[in-house]
Amino acid sequence: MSQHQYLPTGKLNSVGVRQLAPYPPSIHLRLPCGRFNARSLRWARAMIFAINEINQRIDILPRITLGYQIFDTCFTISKSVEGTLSFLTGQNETHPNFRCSAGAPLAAVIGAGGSALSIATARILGLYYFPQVGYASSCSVLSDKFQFPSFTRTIPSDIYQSKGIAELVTYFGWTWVGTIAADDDYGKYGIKLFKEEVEKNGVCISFSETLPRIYNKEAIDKIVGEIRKSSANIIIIFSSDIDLSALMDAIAETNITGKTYISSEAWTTSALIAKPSNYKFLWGTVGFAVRKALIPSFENFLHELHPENSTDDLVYEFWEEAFNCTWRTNKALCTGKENLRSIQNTYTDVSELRLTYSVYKSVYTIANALHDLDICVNGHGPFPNNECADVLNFEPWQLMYYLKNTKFSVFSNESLKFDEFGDVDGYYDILNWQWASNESLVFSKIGRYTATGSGATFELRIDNSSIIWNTPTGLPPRSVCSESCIPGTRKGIRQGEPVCCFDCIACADGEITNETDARECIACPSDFWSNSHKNECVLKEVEFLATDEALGITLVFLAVFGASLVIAFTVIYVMYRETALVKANDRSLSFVIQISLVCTFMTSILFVGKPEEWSCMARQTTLALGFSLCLSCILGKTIVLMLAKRAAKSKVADKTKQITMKPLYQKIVAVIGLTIEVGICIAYLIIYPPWVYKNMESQNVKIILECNEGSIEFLCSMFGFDVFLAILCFITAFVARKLPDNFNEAKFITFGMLVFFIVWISFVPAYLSTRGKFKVAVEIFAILASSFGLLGCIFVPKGYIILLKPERNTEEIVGGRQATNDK
Ligand code: TCR
Repeated sequence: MSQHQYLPTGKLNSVGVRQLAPYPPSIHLRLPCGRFNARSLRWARAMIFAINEINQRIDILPRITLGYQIFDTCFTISKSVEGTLSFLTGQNETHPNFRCSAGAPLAAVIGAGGSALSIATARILGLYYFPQVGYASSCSVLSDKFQFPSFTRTIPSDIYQSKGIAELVTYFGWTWVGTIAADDDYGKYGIKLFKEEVEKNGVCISFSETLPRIYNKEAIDKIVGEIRKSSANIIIIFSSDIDLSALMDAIAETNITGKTYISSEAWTTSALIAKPSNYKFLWGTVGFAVRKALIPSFENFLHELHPENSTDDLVYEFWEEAFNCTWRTNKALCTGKENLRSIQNTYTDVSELRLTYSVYKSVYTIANALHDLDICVNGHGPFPNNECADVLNFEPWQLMYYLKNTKFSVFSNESLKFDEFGDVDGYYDILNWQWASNESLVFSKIGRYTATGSGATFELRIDNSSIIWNTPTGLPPRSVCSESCIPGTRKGIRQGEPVCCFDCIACADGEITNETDARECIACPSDFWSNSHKNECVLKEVEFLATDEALGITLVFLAVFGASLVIAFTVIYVMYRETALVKANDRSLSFVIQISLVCTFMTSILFVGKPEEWSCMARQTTLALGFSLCLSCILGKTIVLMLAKRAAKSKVADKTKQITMKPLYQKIVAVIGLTIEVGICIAYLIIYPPWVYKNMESQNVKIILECNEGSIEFLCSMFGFDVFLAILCFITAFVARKLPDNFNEAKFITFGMLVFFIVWISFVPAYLSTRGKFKVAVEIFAILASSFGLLGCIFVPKGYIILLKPERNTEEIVGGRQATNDK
């Protein structure tokens, strides 16, 4: 049973002595109301206690005695409306015509209990602008002064509580929660506001259930099944204890464990829920509770309740309930000698006076408003013409004016005033249900939540160490749909599921995330690449053919070896410079060829090592120049050989007709060849030179430091000219290959040219199919191979004869019929 309380003022007699209200204090109870609710009786007693206290005080309303009338709403809207109407009429009739029939001015209404009831009554009372002070109706809609103009309350609006619970959920990082709401304004609006708040913070609701208003086993079982099925470990319940108890009983019968419940203010300290059979799954619950207070001598007042000094049936009913006896039958008869002090029950328990305190404050609010109205000095009043209201005969709106503006402090530590919506500031204790001993739980304060301005400014304070969690580890429970994604992975949505349920997808190569739960991977800057964990961008490795690695060293060694070999031949040539073989077919051209070969061997070294601006510019051009020098000299030689061949063929003995070529012309051929190539090179270097290029496209992990060749056209024409020379050499040498001399130079040159072609033709596909530093290595190989080829074909056979077969190195044998033009 719950109480619905009303407070009319008493009457002042002519000599200013207090006199009791015209109607005897009574508690109305017409229809049987279901189960007796001891908690509500305590609230009713708190109201009586506060009224008595005020009546005795001389500082508040000294000449006025307050009276009261209490109606039982039985937690039903119909009963509360009925009570309101009979109160307004002043009789037990339900015709609202109170101004005519009331004996004493009615001051205000305290209540009703639940929001649904207050909303119903506030609609009627609002019509008359009749002051109403709620002590438990916390639903946010009651702040709407358009709908409920005369409603104020001493319990904070649920706007604060919902926001507070949302903050709590966010604070502990729970992103996957279930909600259960009572099927009334309190539950529905509370959960609605909670969801709105929490969704802003990216929390998802696993399930959302509504408690049946009337007991319904299927509906309860469905909710239990939902709790069991869900992976959410945090369940927020917005309900009054009365509506919730059926569900808790059902859960107690199952073995659902591992869930932590977050309780709304209405059941946080309720003995109906916190009973031993529920302890095993409810310990660890965290809940909000309104401000608590110690009300001095209230306990004694509670104990004074006795059937003997009360005419009310309710007290008899309470007595039967409390002492488990009966007044009617002979069995276990109540004697009236039972002592309330000897028992511990919800009614006598004064350890958690929270709503009780709210009731107490409501009475004081009205008393203070009346007091302010009473002490108004005529001529300085707030009403038109600075008039005051008469405490014995005032209009509801006049008291409403004072009620809205009242400001006082209770127990000197809490000051109470209403904001423009008739609400007080949000203040909540956060309680944790902890085991005290094997059979009892205590509500231990672990923090608080304060808020003002609809939650615009708020503060959540939690002492983590004082919480005892209902988890095996004792650590705060986790409640997430998917575990968070570690750095290196990102959230991947699952089609058709809430955003909190996701898969973690590893970032692609070259992309990273460095925070948990990233939505997207970020690409590394161009010089960087992702590490193996994909959580950091690391500088890309720079790749080039270095001088200190095996391949580089080998190539350099080969180049140097080749060059020294050439120099060795030069030395031999110098030493044997007067022999026929050396002198044959222009000695100086041979030296130039040797120099050019040294040059090509050495350019390959330019390809090794970190590419620099200068080495990029130098490498291809020196190579092209080296080859062109070499090839144009060879051409000089082969042209002579070819002409000699022609001469031999024509069999013309006549010396004058013999087509010969002066050594000067040979050199001119060489010079022309070289000059053209130099021209191309200079144009190349001036117009569109190569540069150092960081190649990031061909390989992701590495930057390949390479030379960009600049103008491909120039490059091609540069080497194209070399190829042209080589082809000329080959053709001329080929024509002269059968020249019947002892040492068939033309044949060897033909071979040399073939080797040269083979090397460079095979170079092209090899070059195109390799990457990075090996590309350069392939080119060096080709250079070395072709140089060795030329060296091997042109100089080795000659060296062989010079050193090992000196008998063949004579004028006759070497010369044959060939023109030897050396001086
Ligand atoms: N506001 C609830 C009713 C309620 C209640 C309670 C009922 C509150 N606290 C404690 C029983 C016990 C808070 C409402 O409906 O607004």
